[in-house]
Amino acid sequence: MTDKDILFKQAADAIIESDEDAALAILREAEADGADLIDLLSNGFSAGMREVGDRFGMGELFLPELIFASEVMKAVTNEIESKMEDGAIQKKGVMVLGTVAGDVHDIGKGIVASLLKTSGVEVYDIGREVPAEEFIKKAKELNADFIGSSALLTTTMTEQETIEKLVVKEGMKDKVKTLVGGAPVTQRWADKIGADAYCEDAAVTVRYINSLFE
Ligand code: B12
Repeated sequence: MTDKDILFKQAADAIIESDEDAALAILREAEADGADLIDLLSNGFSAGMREVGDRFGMGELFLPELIFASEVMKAVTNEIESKMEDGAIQKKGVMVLGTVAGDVHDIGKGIVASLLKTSGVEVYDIGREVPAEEFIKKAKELNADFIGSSALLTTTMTEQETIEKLVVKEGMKDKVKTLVGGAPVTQRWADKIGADAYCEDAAVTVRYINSLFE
């Protein structure tokens, strides 16, 4: 195991154990050692969150444990975002980003927002449980280049289709690119509803946006 593997494992374990003190201590140490914090977030802490999700799915963990782990994950994400500088990177447009109506899952969206901000996208995070109309309203108001929607429930994914229909109805399809994400979302779903891109994680999202500027 390399030092990096050990660090990632410690980060994942801190989430699995919902140990906020340990998580923040790992973060501080990693920062002092000059580690890539986004890498640590995407491949260390997030791996822990995925593991928690799998155990919850198998009935090994219960909702309160899931909530505790989510709170530690959010604390870590906020802490990392506060450390990121909005350096002299190329500006890559404006994105309206939110979690769709009926859905409270916002950890993944938060990570996407953090990573995009550090790569030059101006992100307006409009929160969670956001109705489709609100995405459109905000995108118009900001003259946005991208609309990103997150859905974690099979029952709320349909809201992404509503966003897509509204984008077409409002004549915004040529102006704005739509990105969809979230655990149950697939490329097939994106194709079916006519979204411009499906991104399986935050790193892929950044790669997609970068590719538009090459
Ligand atoms: C944490 C969690 C919760 C937390 C949410 C806390 C929060 N503030 O987010 C709490 C405890 C509140 C919760 C509640 C519920 N949950 Co829940 N939850 C999860 C869990 C374990 C992890 C989700 C997560 O944060 N993953 C980690 C992040 C980093 O990954 P991610 O979200 O997938 O995001 C990445 C990518 O998808 C992508 N991405 C995400 N969004 C976007 C957006 C764009 C634009 C792009 C480009 C990319 C992108 O990039 C992200 C970063 O890399 C999942 C399990 C799972 N496998 O997903 C269940 C899960 C989603 N929950 C589930 C359920 C059933 C529920 C509840 C209904 C439980 C209940 N009985 O009350 C409620 C729903 C409440 C509601 N109305 O929304 C089910 C959904 C089943 C389904 N297919 O519909 C899952 C799959 C668990 C399971 N196996 O049963 N949950």
